[in-house]
Amino acid sequence: DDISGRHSYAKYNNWDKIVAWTEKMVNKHPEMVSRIKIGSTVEDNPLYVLKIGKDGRRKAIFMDCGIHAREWISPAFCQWFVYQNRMWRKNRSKNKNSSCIGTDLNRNFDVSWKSSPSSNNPCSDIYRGPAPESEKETKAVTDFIRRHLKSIKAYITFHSYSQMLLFPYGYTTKLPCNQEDLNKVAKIGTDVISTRYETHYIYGPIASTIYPTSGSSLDWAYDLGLKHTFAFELRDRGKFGFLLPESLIKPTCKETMLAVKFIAKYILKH
Ligand code: ING
Ligand code: ZN
Repeated sequence: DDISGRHSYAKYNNWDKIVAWTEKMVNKHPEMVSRIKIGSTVEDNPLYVLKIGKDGRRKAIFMDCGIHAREWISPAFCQWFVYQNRMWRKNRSKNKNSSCIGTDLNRNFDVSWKSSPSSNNPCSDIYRGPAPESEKETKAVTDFIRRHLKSIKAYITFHSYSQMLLFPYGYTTKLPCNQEDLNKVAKIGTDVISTRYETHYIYGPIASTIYPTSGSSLDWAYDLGLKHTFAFELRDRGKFGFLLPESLIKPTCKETMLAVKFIAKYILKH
């Protein structure tokens, strides 16, 4: 065990580190996490319950980790579990007739909105919402873009993760009319990305490169008339996934910058 180092989800943390970590989680997310001392051990260490979830929710699941001292993977899992608090995807809107929260804003745009494979189940992570542009966040973006349509030459949206550079369409396997152009820009864009740290990106239309989608901002913007629309799936390819460590922020930004600059220059010229 690394006594001097930091708390890590990929390590077996000692007692002091776990206690410090519980405190950190409470301070970071006071609306979601609270710590209750329920007693102490025979050696007089505190026994804590970490309560996860918004106040006022009545149904709970009690979990214990490490009731047997030598089973170290057990507390490691519970720390991991608590951390997954940050894996939320959707917005935070309340849904009628469901206790599940949120709409996937990237399925809420007014483009082939109702077609599968986005979901009409409010509990799904890709719930499309009750109607196109039902969400105020979607509406704010579409209103802004419509109002500035004349001056906006391109739309670029950033997601993670997978290391891909994508262009329309997601809602059909049909190719956009300027697909040769988009394909060329995407190819050079991914080449440019790799020049800095040899990060490997793939590129292509959404539907055939990542997965079919409907109601996405990218397809919506394209069909509105913006002919250069791209989506980045930034680092990594799954090693850390959504939990990309802070040490990788800088290199990710530096290489992405190169591609965005290239796209910008290309569009201004054409
Ligand atoms: N990926 C995007 C998603 O909404 C995407 C992929 C991009 C789909 C652009 C459609 C248009 O599923 C992530 N990681 O969210
Ligand atoms: Zn995303």
